[in-house]
Amino acid sequence: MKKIKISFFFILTLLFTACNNTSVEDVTQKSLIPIPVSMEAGEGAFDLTAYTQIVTKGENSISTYFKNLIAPATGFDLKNAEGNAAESNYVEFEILKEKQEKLGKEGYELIVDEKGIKLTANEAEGLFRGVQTIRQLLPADIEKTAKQAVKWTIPACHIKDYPNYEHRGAMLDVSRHFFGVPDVKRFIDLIAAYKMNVLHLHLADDQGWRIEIKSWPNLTKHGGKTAVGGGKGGFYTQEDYTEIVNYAKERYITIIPEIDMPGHTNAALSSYPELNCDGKAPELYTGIEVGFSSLCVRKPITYEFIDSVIREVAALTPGNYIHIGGDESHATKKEDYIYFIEKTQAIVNKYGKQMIGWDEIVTSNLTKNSVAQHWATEKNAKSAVKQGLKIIMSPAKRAYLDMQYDSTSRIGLHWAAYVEVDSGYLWSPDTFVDSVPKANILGIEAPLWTETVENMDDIEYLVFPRLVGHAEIGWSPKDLRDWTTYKTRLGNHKDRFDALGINFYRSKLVDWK
Ligand code: TNX
Repeated sequence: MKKIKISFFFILTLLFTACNNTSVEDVTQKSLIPIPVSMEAGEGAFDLTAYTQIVTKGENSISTYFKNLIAPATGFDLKNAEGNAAESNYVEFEILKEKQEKLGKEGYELIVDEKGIKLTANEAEGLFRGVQTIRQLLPADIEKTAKQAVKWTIPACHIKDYPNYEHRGAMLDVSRHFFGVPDVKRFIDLIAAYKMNVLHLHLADDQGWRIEIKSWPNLTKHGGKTAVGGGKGGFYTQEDYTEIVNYAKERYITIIPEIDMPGHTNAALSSYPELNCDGKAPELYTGIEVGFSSLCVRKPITYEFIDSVIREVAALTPGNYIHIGGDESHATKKEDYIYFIEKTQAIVNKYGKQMIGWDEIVTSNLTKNSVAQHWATEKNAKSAVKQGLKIIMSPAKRAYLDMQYDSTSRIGLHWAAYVEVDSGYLWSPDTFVDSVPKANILGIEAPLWTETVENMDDIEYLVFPRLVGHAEIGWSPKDLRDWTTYKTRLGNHKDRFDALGINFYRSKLVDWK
């Protein structure tokens, strides 16, 4: 009897090891999000070890970023290869001398075999996006902050990848509730991991002014004091804002600052009586109503104010765009609104920037370089196309991160819809509004309004996992996007979310592995 038992276990062990050897996960099972344009499995796998050498070709600092990224979990301090060349056990980052047109600014090619990893791109930005793919090819433990006893194996593969849309972003409303620099940095890191390239900051609204303007200091001194519900508010000094801009830049993310005007301006109106038509400053506001405030459109001082604000914000912002809001100006007369938007557009252009505004701005006469952000009114999106403008797609019914998942969600609003994870994923920017073709679409943005959002845990609960789907909509070609395969891949990201400490919503539609 004993003999039989031993041989039985022996066979079991043999079987187990055999299975284990043949089941080195191939790249197509790796649950990459966003799904790459093309990927093929190769033979075998590569093991990243303490002796892996770094090779850098062409001017770029991505190797340093990569070394720092993997250091905490692996405990490795990777060295550069002697003479910048290695026969085996290498990770190579190369900027192509001969550009590959298909890859554009952000695309990359990744080849992994038993000898090493080769990542190539036209620009450092492409290498950065490629590193996000390498991250997902490594075991999820790579995201942990303490050293893990794990074999860092990557399946052999050949990936060629580039984005479908040039603008792939998220918006954070720091006005309704204020979030400090560390929170914004974490937000940036999380969106960068899914290859987003824009962070739009909603910096001023009725409930709080959040960016220091040196020539109008009361905006933050007084107008920054409050938040929804009467909380303490806060603001970014110009140094804080620059720190955010630079942190984002290192992750190839462009900051788009928004100063919402002429409505959504109670914080400014309360800070400077002269901006009001009656010369009287209203009280600060901590409720969540919209559409009651307006700058005094026909007063010259209003444009002195806007000129100063745009001048200072533009000087601090390296990106091309300044967002001027323009939504829900129900307290502004229609003809005043049109007059206001056209004057403000000229100021934005004067400081060398392109204007973005919510879709209502198309009721004015816009220059071709202005961009409309579609959130609600299809007629406005169509009229933007007629004016030859580019559009950012943020339809509230699908892309608003502040919408509740369902009626039981602990925070969020539902005026546009309940947006479960499938609904947030199952749409396409180029077919969502008919007669708004792809040629007019700059990309996609997922806004998080923060009336009900008070801390980082709240942010993560509403943002994850929906933003991951928006990232795939923005990056991956339409014919590769599919809910059934997506939800399986998403379920497999649970370990990564956990390793990153993300407080994500456990949607019942997803099988969280
Ligand atoms: C509408 S979307 C707004 C915001 C609110 C949001 C809440 C848009 C351009 N305006 O002021 O925060 O709804 O979901």
